Amino acid sequence: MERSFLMVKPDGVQRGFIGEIVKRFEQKGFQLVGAKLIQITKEQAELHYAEHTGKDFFERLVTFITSGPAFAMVWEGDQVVALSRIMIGKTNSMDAAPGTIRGDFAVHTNFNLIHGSDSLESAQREIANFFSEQELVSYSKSIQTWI
Ligand code: RTP
Ligand code: MG
Repeated sequence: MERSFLMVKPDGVQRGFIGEIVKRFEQKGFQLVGAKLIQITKEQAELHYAEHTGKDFFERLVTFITSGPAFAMVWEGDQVVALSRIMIGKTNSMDAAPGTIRGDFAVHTNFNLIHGSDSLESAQREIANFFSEQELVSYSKSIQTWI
């Protein structure tokens, strides 16, 4: 089953959006297999955003993502990588459609609330950067048992 690394960024944590964001992925039908509130280190941030090394916004991005707690998550489900990017919306807040997380709640590209892996390869690398195997839980939902 496909997995993606999703993270409520420091602005999203400070603005109180953890619950709203978790709710959206739960309601879509994806399954949470790992989650924790973390203080990202400079080393983790530089690895996470390695593809942007050297760009003019790189230092600002690392400073922002390490500026306060972030809520790191691993979600599992069919096509979760591509579908979660659609649910997140475009990077630039001006282009993010209403109904997406960024389209509904973000007004600035630098403070766009949430990160989502952009490919299966990125997801594997990003999950390994933030989670150990022991922190990820595989389980089957047996909804019938509980309702
Ligand atoms: P993310 O990795 O954070 O989920 O965002 P993304 O895939 O939508 O966008 P990406 O291209 O990976 O850029 C990472 C973050 O860098 C900031 N950014 N600033 N031209 C700029 O000033 C610029 N371009 C990107 C954004 O905050 C973006 O989320
Ligand atoms: Mg990206």
